[in-house]
Parts: sequence; structure tokens; C-alpha cells
Amino acid sequence: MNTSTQSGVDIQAPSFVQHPRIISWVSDMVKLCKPSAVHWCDGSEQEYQFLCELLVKAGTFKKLNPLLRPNSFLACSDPSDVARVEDRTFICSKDKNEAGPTNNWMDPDQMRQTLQPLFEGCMKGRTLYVVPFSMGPLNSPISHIGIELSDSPYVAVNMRMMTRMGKAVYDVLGKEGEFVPCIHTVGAPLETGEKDSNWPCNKTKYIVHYPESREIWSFGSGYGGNALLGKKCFALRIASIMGHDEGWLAEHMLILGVTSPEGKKYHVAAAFPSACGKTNFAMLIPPKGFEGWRVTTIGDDIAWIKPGKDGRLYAINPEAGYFGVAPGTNEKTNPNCMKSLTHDVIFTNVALTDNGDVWWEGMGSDPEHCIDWQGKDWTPEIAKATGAKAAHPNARFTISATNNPAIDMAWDDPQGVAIDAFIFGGRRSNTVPLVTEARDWVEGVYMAATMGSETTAAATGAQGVVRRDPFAMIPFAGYNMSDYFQHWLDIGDKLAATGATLPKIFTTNWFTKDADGKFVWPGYSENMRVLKWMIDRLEGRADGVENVFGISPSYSEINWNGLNFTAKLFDQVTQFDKDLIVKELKLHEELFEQLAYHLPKELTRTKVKLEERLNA
Ligand code: SAT
Ligand code: MN
Repeated sequence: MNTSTQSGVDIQAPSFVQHPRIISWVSDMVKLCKPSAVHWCDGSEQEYQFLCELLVKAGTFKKLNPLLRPNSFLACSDPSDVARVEDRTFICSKDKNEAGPTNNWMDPDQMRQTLQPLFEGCMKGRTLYVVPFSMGPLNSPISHIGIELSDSPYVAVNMRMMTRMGKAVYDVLGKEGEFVPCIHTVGAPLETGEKDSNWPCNKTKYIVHYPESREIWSFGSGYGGNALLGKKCFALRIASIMGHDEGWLAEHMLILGVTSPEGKKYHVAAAFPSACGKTNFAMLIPPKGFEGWRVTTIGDDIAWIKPGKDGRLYAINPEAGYFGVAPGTNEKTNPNCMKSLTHDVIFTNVALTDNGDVWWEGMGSDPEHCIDWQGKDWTPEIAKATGAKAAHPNARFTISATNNPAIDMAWDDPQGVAIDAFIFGGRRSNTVPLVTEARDWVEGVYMAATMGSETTAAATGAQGVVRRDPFAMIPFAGYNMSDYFQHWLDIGDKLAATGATLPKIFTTNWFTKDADGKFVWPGYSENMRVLKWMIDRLEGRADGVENVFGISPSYSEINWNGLNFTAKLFDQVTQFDKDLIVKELKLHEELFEQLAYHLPKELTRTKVKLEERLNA
């Protein structure tokens, strides 16, 4: 098919694209966005190198010292474009109730009218990249395909790390395979002769999802989940809708394997809000006292989970890379991650050292001098005087999953891994104990549904305020949260009907603070102690202690070998403060009022039972 638009842009598709619908869609988008060229990505290494060089020439990338950080780059964004923009993210279903009270909604026709003039000519002077990607292993029954059209080469190279990106995707699609169309622009057209900025973007931003037609339109941001549309937009918001319609789950969860010294392996999927240590937990190295135990990573952020014929839940990681938080990452908090970051990394918004390497707060000893993420001089003295951060708190690294020395053998298995337990964990200074096991599936869904967490730098807006973050999905559920709860309950019923043992559900809180504002629980690798207790529960080796909310460990049930953590400290992270719980239940009440439309009766019933226990 030979095609060239009125403006004379050659959109001739390469021979590896044999899908008329994709070709005509690209042609339509070229007419709308008016790029000066079209580049059909093939996903090759040469193409990656070519695009990185292009980014270096444009000033977006700095090549890091190849002796210290081979094949790695640093990008620093516009200071106004540093995180997801939740208030600019929309679910445009026909019916407002379908989006529910926790999502921003606009009528789809009205949104299309709003976006039309913004997209008109939005790619002038830029190249449109056609980025084919598979979320999940190519040809897995759990996987799905997307095509992202973007005028950002930064997006193209990040997508190559984060997804299975390249021409093999077209082989899977053939002539008429299904794909999710994703269109992205930085929203900064260039007039002839106009000099580009290092990080083009637009003050106006729209991250838009159309559930009925399963389309994604993103305008104005080049950063993270706003722009890498395979991640939160597709793999969570659109996929959660697909999962609801088709009987599976798209979750904001890491997936890890944990193998005992006897060689028995378990799989755990864990949901924590953004920037609460999912990557650290997924790459954990067991501490002293856990000789012979091993933790391996299947995924660090997103899980797609489908019921198998045997009544068990099988999970894949739809992604192929990690877009992780750099600040705070070091040899102690995440040694496997530090090893993963030694080569082939794209860093965003960390600091540049004088010898051409990178640095961030919490990496290790301070450099005498570096260039901060905004291009300014940074020294420990300046930091002391002004509080200036060398790296942005939401600074990120992008790496391929295969960089991870703890990668699980089955991470790429098209069948996925069978989940034994779910963990839901918020960031709470108080109220919520270290670990609690739900007595049954419904109680687990209740715990996950009412989870609260202090907000982090992963999204723009106020940080450190507690908000309800059901299932760590508040920014990511593509449909009504109450219908989402019902979907979880339905999946539980379906599994139970097969006679299979359902995964156990736990909640955790690693973040209890003492009166001085210091974390009480050491966290990181020490979280293995909690993981081991969960396994003991799966195996019937620990009785636990029953409380209002479920079952928690006694001090003696935790393996304390190699750690000096007193019973008194343990009390501090596991105690129930009745006043705080009463306050907490009030907040559950408020959440349920907000979510009253379609709220499952089982959840209100569970709340009544909890209150009865509390007052007994
Ligand atoms: O959405 S991002 O991918 O930018 C980061 C996150 O929230 O986990
Ligand atoms: Mn995330």
C-alpha cells in the first residue's frame, strides 16, 4: 500500500506491517497531527542506538561516562513535567457512572471536541514514531497488543525497554489482529526554523481513556505514565476494563517468587501505591538468618491475572522493564537494583556527577559537587543552606527486566505463575499494623478496598496526606471502583466453586513511625521475616493471633535470627489503638458513602461485623 498524505509526508508502511486498519489509522493520525515524517519502529538494537544518538544531539539525553555507566543516558525533564498528572487524567465512558466517583469524567463526544483542536497540527516539525508493543510475552493467552503513535523519541526508546516492542508484534497481529490504539503528543509543534527545547511539553495536559472503543489519547506531557502509554494507561486503566468484561484482573502489583531452602516455591502478588517500595520488595535479598531462601522477580509494578482451568490464578508481568524510583535506592535498600543499574540505563531527573556518572539522594556518600536535575550546581553546602535536591524525588530509572540479577526463570513464561498469596500494603505512620491476614476472601477484599496511604512524589499534588487508595488502584482503575470490588468478589466466588484453595490475602504496613517521626520497622530485606510468616500460614505452621481485623503473628512466630528487634518494638508495629481504629472505621464509612453506587453489600456487612468485634 503506497500512501502519501496531502502534505507530502511519506507514510509508506514497511513490508513487516500487513495490517490495513493500522495503516489507515496511522494515515488518519498523520493528517490530524501533521508530523514532518513517520518512523515505523522495528525495535532493533540499531534503531535504539540511532534514536539515543538523536536524543543526544537534541540535548534531551546526556551520554554517561561509558567506563562508569556503559550504554546509559540521563534525561532531565522540564520542571513542570515530572510526574503523573492525576487531575488531568480522564475516563470518558458514555455513562458517568461507569467511570465512577473516583475518576475524572467527561462525556466522550465533548472530550473529542476538546482534543480535536489540540491535536490539530500538534506534531508539526516532529517525527511521528509508530511503536508496536506487546504487553506480556508474545503469543501468551494472557497478553495484549498496543500501538503507540508518539512524537517523542524519548518515549520510543523507553517503550523498547518497558515492553516487548518491535516488528515481531506485527507477526502476531497478522492482517487483522486486535490492538489498543494509543496516541501521544508532547503538544509542542515546531514552526519552521524554531529551535526545539530539551524537553518539549505543553502546560495543557490531557491523559484520556475511552473505555468503549478502548483508545488512549495523551496530550502535553513527556513523562512516565503520562507518556509511556503501555504502562498505567493500557496495562491498568484500559486492561482493568477488559479484565472486568472478560473475567480477569489487571492489578497494580509486583509478582515475586520465593523459594525455601527445601526447594519449595511460592508466588506472591503485592499491591502498594506508587513509590512505596514495590521494586525493592520484588528484588529483595533475604537477610541474615534466612540462609537458603531466595526471592526472584517476575514483575515490579503490574500484574495481569487470569483464572486457570484448575481454579488457580495465573499471573504474568505485562511489562518487560522497570521504571523505578531512583532516590533512596542504594546497596542496602536494594543491592539487586544497584547491580541492575550498572549498564544500559535511561535515567530521568537524577543528578550528573563531575565524572559523568549519576547521583541521587540516598545513593551513598555525597559528591562534593554535581549538576542537579534542573542543570544547576549542587553541593552539600548548597543543599544544607537551601534544601535543594540534586535529584527530583520522583526521579526514575528505566531498565530492561533482564538487567535484574534476581529475575525469575518464569518471568517470561506465557502461562504465567500460580499465585499463592496477595499482599496489600499502604504507607501509614500509625493505625495499621505490620501484617494482618484476612480470615477469608471477602474480608481480604474489604481490607484492600478500604486501604489508606500517604501520597508520594509519584503524582503531582500534595504529598504525605492520607487518602483512601483501594487496592492501590485509585489512580488506575479504568471503571467504577465499586464495580471493581464486585469483580474481585465474583472472581473469588468463581474460584471457590471449582473447589480450589483461594490465595490468602494479607495487608502490610512497613511505615509505622515512632514519636520522633522515625520508622520503627527496618523494612527492605527485613520484610523477608514477614514474608516467611505468610508462608508459614500457607503451610499451617503458624497459628497467629486473632484480632479485630484478622490474624497477625505473635512475636515468637517471626524468625528473628540476625536481627535485634525487641518484643517492645514489635508491639509498637503491631499494636491496635482502639481510638485510632474508631477513626479509621469512620474513614471507611466516608469511603463507602462516596462509593455508595453499586457498592457490594458484602463489604458493608463485613464492616458491621468488624464493628461488632471491636465493641465486643
Ligand atoms: O505512572 S508512572 O509510571 O509515571 C510511575 C508510577 O506512578 O508508578
Ligand atoms: Mn506503579
